[in-house]
Amino acid sequence: MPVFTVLNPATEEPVAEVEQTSAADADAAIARAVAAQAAWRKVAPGERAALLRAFADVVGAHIGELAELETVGSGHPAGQARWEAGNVRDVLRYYSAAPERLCGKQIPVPGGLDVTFHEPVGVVGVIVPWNFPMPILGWGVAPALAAGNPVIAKPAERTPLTAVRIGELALEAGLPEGVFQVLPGKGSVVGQRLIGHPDVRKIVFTGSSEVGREIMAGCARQVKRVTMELGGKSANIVFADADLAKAAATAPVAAFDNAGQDCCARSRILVQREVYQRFLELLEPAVKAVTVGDPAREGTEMGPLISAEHRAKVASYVPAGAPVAFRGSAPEGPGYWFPPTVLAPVRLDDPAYTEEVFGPVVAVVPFEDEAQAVAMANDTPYGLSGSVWTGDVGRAIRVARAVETGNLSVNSHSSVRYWTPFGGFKQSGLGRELGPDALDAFTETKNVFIATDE
Ligand code: TAP
Repeated sequence: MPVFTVLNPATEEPVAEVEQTSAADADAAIARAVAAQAAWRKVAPGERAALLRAFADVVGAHIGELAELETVGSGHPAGQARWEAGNVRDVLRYYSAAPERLCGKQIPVPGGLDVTFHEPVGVVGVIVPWNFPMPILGWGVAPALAAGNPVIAKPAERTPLTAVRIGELALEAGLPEGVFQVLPGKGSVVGQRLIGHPDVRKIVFTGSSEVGREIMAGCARQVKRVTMELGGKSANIVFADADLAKAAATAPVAAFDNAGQDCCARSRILVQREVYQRFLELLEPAVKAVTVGDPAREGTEMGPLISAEHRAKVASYVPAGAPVAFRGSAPEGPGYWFPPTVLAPVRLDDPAYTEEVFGPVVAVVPFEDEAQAVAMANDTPYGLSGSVWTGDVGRAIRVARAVETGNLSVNSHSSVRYWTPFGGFKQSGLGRELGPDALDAFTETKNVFIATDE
């Protein structure tokens, strides 16, 4: 059986060898999920809720261990990795409240009673990227299980360690065999099997827009349900009347969190021309203050990129002669390091401005007025996230409504909250995860009419 060697991105040293799931093994896992399905959907709502709470508790008892695995296997700073493991616990706990609340409707009709049921959709495949291996796994898995579906998760080939461990913890918590399985391996093998197998009824995919389009096309052959969470190129719009000091102080975390390997990265900063220079002056010390280094050390804010290949891709957006305004620091020696990098002024056709870099590179460009800011923010195939900084509440609301994006923060760079909906406009995705309505994506509405006529 082929194995994948997980490397520590901060040291380039091997961390673990993980057996790759073959297509035949994926088929066997799908058969186990199908076998588990009938019993899982019959588990009483209160019992299913209790099992999810037990799963959350077991994850909660292993936050430290999971975080350490993510730090060595994915290079995430220790504090961030603990937050990510805690997010899995919290999402499981949030959706553990769902089974008893999965209510249908009673609709008035003549001659009988009309009721709707939210039936489980069937076996769900969750395909996860390498940038946030734990949270993105939890966002798909928790509501799918709560709705009564067996789930098969495929972590990214490079970052399987925490997902595999969370799969073990599910069994420890008492989830029945076959209800939640984790299949490490390649997208081209395991991912494709989940997409092509008729017994998998729904795919939740998070990853690049390019692969997402291919997966949608594959799912279309069986009219398979899909939720797509794809790329982003979000704008951070700073108006002249904003609290400039706060906007500049917080811009680095919005662009460089997870070393910029974040679909929500505000990687384009649009600044009103009259405060453009002042904003750059305030941004420079904030960027230079970002602590880049050993992710295992407490207090580190930014770790390495995921791999040598990815670092080469990120570096290609900053070629010799690129308009680098200033940069933060990065360690020398082994590890896939790349310093926080600010490009300004940038041509509007520069790939660093138009494409998702997925690294710590941000472009700062000026705009004249509100209409131009909105037009520039929307001039992208993506629409996932963004921020607006202004002291004018009317403008904040106008711009927040006008920017074509699924998640927007005013005078903040709020991250994703598990109890509010999350997803993209345009080519950033299809459907919504998280929040109170997430179970809709994992159920089919069934309408039943019962005649009462004599
Ligand atoms: P991708 O290369 O698209 O891979 C994502 C997942 O899909 C991996 O598990 C991958 O497996 C699998 N995969 C790749 N090709 C496949 C195929 N042909 N069939 C089935 N599965 C396949 O993305 P990535 O580089 O890991 O992640 C970065 C991207 O994800 C960025 O564009 C980022 O914006 C996006 N992202 C979006 C969000 C949201 S919520 N919108 C959140 C995080 C990330 P392998 O391991 O074999 O590659």
